[in-house]
Amino acid sequence: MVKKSVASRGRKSSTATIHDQILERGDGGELHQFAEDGQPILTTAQGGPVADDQNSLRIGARGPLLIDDFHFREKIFHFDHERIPERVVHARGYGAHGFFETYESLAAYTKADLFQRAGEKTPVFVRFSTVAGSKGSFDLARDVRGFAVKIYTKEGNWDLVGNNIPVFFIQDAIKFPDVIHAVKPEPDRAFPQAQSAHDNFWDFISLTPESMHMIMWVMSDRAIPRSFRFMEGFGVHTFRFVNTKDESTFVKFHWKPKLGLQSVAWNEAVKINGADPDFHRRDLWQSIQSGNFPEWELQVQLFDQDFADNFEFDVLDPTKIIPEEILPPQPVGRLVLDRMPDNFFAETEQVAFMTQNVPPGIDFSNDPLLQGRNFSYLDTQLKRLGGPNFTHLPINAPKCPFAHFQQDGHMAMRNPAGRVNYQPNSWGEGPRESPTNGHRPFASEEQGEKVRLRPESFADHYSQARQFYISQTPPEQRHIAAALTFELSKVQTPVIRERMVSHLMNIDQTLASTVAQKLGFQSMPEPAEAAVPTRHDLEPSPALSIVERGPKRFEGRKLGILVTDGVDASLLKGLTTAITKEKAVFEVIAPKVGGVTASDGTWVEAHHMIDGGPSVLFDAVAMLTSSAAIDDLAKEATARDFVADAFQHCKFIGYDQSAVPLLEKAGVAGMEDEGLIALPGEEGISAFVSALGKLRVWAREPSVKLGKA
Ligand code: HDE
Repeated sequence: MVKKSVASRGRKSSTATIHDQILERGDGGELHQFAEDGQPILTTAQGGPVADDQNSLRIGARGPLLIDDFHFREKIFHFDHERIPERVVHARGYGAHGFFETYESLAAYTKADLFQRAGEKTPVFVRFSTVAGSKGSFDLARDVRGFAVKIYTKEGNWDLVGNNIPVFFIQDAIKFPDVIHAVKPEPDRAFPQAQSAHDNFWDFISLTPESMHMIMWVMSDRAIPRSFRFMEGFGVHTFRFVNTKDESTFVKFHWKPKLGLQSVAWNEAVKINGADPDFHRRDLWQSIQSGNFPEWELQVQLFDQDFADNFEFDVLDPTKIIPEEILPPQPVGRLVLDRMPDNFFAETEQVAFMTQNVPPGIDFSNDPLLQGRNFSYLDTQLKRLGGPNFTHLPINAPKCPFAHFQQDGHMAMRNPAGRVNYQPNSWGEGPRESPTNGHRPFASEEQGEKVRLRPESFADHYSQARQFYISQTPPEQRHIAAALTFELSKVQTPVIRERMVSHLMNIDQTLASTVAQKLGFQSMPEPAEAAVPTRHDLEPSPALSIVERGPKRFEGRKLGILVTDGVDASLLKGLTTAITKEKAVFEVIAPKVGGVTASDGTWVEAHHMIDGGPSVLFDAVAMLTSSAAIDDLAKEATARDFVADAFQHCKFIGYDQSAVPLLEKAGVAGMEDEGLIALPGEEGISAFVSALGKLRVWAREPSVKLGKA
């Protein structure tokens, strides 16, 4: 019998369903598995054709169900087992495929194959995540973001499993379960979800001075990024490059977003979580699907043992950075994300990152956090993916040739034929180890007593926390104070609040007193005891500020345009053209679902109805309305919120004259500042669009008291 392919049966292969694929793989009988119209017949997982998928088997119309309904049994059985355990941390994540392109050969430093040839492209899969929340939590939690990169090199997978913050809460992996237990929902009440604003978290933190540097980052706007596309990534630990001469260079990895850094305001984050809990996912999905591929540059800080010995902090301490002004990172390649997974579960959920996956030429340092992680990630995959064969899943399998004698186990998909499954063997077959090509660890000399202790060189917990704080612009400093105030306001145990403020005293007195005042302290506590006094001589590092690292243009951002019937068609056209030219995008918001009729009678399609398109979803807004429609619009609370929120979130607001009554009703008229821009004609449009590159009018903030600190 001639087998016919599914496509040849009159259906487009691009729309092939999973059933098509299953049927295509089948070895026979396919002619029996299609209905007259060419649609595949529904089958059981065993391939048996199903006659009725609407009604389970029963005795009589109203009688009991029967256990010989094998189709029902199999269908429900499979459904019952659809979930795998979510990640114990980083449960909520979103991934995409892309490539890494090497700029120049790094052969002088590393023999890692992917860094040998300029222009070489290596496939990657990246998963971004929040840490504390469960899989179904919202995207804009105040939290660290995971930035995990799997690079499918020609010498095996390299997993650079980083975060968007370059330091960590703890110095030793043995404390990881404690910090995570503390931040997760409290075990008796099972709340709060995806939030650090509760007693257990701040209790642990206030008893753990080594976390103070990280706390400054987590209380900063870094923890509420506007998009995965606008955040940095960091390898955090010190790693090693090793070259063909077996020489080692220390390396710290940084991912720098091409479109600059950007975060949202806390008040905005809270509202985004209600308006669109999938805000970050949708953003990545939309930009990749529309061909605006996000891009990061990989930069490396390279240093030798001499630098490490002379640097003022221990390079093995993961609560410390090496400021970029002291050791400028060098660009070595770029990462581009250009394809969404076909199936979220198969790829994003099942991807298994492991810090211990490194190719020859990349090695570890003695950072105790990194070494603990190298131990942990294998266990977690076994638990989560249910067996040792998770590398058989396409997303985890290397894309280079591979050969080993590991065999059998649950769900083994790659089962070699033949007799040889060990070595050495006399059959002259099978893979052999290769001392020249294989991964050889850097032969560092190690000696000492077996001890449990924290090195003295890890003891300064406040100096870099202070350095981070003093490197921030005034609005960013205000946000840190506001975040600390908010978080500690949710702590019900006074002694925990006091303990935290006593740590802040070691970081910055003004910060400590601002927070203490808002928390209603009558007097300031003593500064926390410190093993090492805070250094006040560390220079500010502008590289630590998001505002300093912001974009120059509006490129990659989104303008929300609120329109009504009668909108000036040429003004709208002028604005949308200018925005598109800026490589930014726009969405139209209308009072009703569907759209509006413009002044020239043309129909303007709307992306959102005003209730579903609040201004928090946009980087800036414009109101293009008409005198005839504005009074009705101004009566709508959502329209007034649209304007008032945009204003209090310090966004740029463009408007035509007809929108003034709405500005008035929103309490914004008469508050003119550089961010409220009238849009008459082309001049107004171009002034507006070029101002948008600044993203926010931070000078407005003290007057709107965003965050109340
Ligand atoms: Fe992780 N971490 N981690 N972590 N981590 C996991 O592995 C762990 C740490 C990071 O998108 C788990 O597959 C320990 C630092 C990311 O799939 C688990 C310690 C950094 C992801 C685990 C750390 C990270 C994880 C949970 C203390 C930044 C998500 C599920 C020593 C450099 C990867 C999993 C993804 C995930 C353990 C600390 C980043 C349990 C023991 C520091 C981005 O293995």
